[in-house]
Amino acid sequence: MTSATLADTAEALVADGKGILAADESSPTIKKRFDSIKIASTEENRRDYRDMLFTTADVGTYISGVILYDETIRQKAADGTPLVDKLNAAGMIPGIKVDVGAKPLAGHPEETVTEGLDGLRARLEDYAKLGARFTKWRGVYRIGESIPSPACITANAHALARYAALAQEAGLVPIVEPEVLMNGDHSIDDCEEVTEEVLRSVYAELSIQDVWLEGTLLKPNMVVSGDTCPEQAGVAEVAERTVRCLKRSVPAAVPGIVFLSGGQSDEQATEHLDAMNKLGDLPWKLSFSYGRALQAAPLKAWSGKAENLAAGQAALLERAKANSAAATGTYA
Ligand code: 5MM
Repeated sequence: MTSATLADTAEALVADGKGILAADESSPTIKKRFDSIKIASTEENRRDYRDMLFTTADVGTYISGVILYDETIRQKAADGTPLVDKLNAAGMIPGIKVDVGAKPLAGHPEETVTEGLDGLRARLEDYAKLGARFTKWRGVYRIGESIPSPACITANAHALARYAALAQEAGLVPIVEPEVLMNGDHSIDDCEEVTEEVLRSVYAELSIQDVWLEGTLLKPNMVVSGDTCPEQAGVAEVAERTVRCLKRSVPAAVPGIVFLSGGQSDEQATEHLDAMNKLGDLPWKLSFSYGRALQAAPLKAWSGKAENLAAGQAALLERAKANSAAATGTYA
């Protein structure tokens, strides 16, 4: 595996007008999603739901790659075809979430550190054999009274960098995801300040661990007001502050930044991305790696019923097209 392969994969994931579908919900998270449509989170329902998403006609025109969960990368559809083969047939690159979740950070009761480094080298080899070409690891940071602490910021940055180095060694592009949560009544000023500090720490650690930036992607939060903050910033302010923050902290060698949606509405996530791309003069591609903002509509339209398959797929295609336009700043 050469660095050219890593760069080719990273660039393909942020090809013009394309972004990523995050479908890597762990078992507890997919259960929550299925609870909202009142269906049981069985292995069969999870398989059929993901099969519905991945076989949407033309979705590969707008979606470059899909992040999978461990169960899904090993799963076969009801017709016996591995779901990974279905993704490849539709022109979408299979990826895999490789962290094992955010766990309590010792001595810091309100904070977490993401785990999964033990045995990661062997798991990465296994995932590469199963067809993955890129990976994802998410660190989580909460804004509150005196948090995130230096302990949380440095522990998560270190883990993200160790993960990224191991992924590149295995020939898999690491998507580095430091998520500053939007939950809380903090202002957009606080979000901008914390996001910049977090990103600076992540790039300092990536440099220490000799991660080759051209073969990586960043998956950050946007700079937004806390979800219960009485004063909510508008689209133009979110776009300007997010781009300013990223320009201050993300090296130009990074080929692409693919945002998470983080609890924004579908429409907000699209409008914010579009407004950023309309600003122009950016050193990296700006696109999406949305979970909820791509899946909320198809999940509801499908609602676990085979007869709603076409409605679910139409809903996914609509969101994928809108975000594809936003990724080139041409969303109307
Ligand atoms: C799809 O959600 C992912 C899985 O989360 P859990 O490990 O907690 O089940 C999540 O990592 C996701 O990839 C990102 O946070 C982006 O998703 P959103 O919904 O924020 O766009």
